[in-house]
Amino acid sequence: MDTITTTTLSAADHAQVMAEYSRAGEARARALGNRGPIRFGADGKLDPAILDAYWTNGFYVFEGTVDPEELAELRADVEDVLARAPAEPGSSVDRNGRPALGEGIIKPPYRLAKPLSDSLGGTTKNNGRHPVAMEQPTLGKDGPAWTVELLDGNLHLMDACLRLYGHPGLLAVAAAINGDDFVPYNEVTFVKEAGLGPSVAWHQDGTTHWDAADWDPGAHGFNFMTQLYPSTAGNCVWVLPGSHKLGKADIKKLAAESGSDRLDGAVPMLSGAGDTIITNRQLLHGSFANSSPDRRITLNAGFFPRRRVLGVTTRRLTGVVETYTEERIAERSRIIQLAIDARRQRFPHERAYDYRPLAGQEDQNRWTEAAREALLKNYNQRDMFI
Ligand SMILES: O=C(O)CCC(=O)C(=O)O
Repeated sequence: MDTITTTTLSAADHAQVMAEYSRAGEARARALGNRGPIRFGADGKLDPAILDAYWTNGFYVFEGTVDPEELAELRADVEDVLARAPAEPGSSVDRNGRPALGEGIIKPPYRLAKPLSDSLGGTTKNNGRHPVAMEQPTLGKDGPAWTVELLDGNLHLMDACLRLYGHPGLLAVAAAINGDDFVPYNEVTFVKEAGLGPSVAWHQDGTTHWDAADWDPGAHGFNFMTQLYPSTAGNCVWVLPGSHKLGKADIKKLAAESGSDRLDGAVPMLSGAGDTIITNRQLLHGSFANSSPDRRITLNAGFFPRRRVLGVTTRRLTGVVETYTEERIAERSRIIQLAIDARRQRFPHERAYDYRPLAGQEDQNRWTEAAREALLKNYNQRDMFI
């Protein structure tokens, strides 16, 4: 068998099937031993046991990175942006007839989708990296026509996200994984509303370095995924642990062997609200239609090793070909320093992170209203991708 058959399940039946699939997956996830708070040794370095667990499994759940006060600010900002989403794709007004958010923003901040749908699986979109279609449960007839599935450009849309981006513990983790001179990727929000959230078909994120002579398990960097609500088996991203070390996965074969999109051996990345999951971008991952009663909102912020970006020419998922120069990287990296300063102003008791590549340039990258306009607005035009 080289294909799988997708059936037409009701949302309730899908939730039932997922619950059965989840039992074993949850047990496997709990047994991996890859969760706990961010911990540093007496030498100031990230606990080697954390690094070990990350490199073994391809992900690690950092518990309690965001305290309740910051979590409330993040949730409020996301809520505000969601309330101002266009009522349907291409609309200039929100559900209440007010102008939708987007004035002066070049890259569309919202992506909408049909509830419980899969717009990528089994298509050639995104360089064909999602070869298998996911189950698309049918929605009850009273469901909405559209749901927001993604926000793009978190840092200029939401001040609380800018402050989170400057989190000293998370930035120290980025340095421990990618080196002190780590560089930014992008920042997006995955929105999986209860009973509506679309799936993201199984894929691996990197597209550039798979065949490189010096390829390694960290070649395409990682994503931080900060959870604003609990990340449950029914709504979360599932992964195949260890797959980041094995090169390109044959996703069609795995699905055929499993007999469905519910891959054998996969585990849910479970976490509480306020936790941050670090996920290797080469790890095979995907999320199912959210037929569960629980909402998931995930703030993604990705980072790369500099040597995997500098001077690299690559094709983005949009098909655009780009080369990442020293200037491009330096300009985009200023947002890290801006975020560190925004965080320092909001949480002055914390020890601010020292971002080595911009040491000595703190004064040129202070967080002010002028910097919002001059540096931050449309910063995501300079996002990089490998
Ligand atoms: O959050 C999700 O559902 C999907 C995330 C994902 O695929 C990614 O970050 O590459």
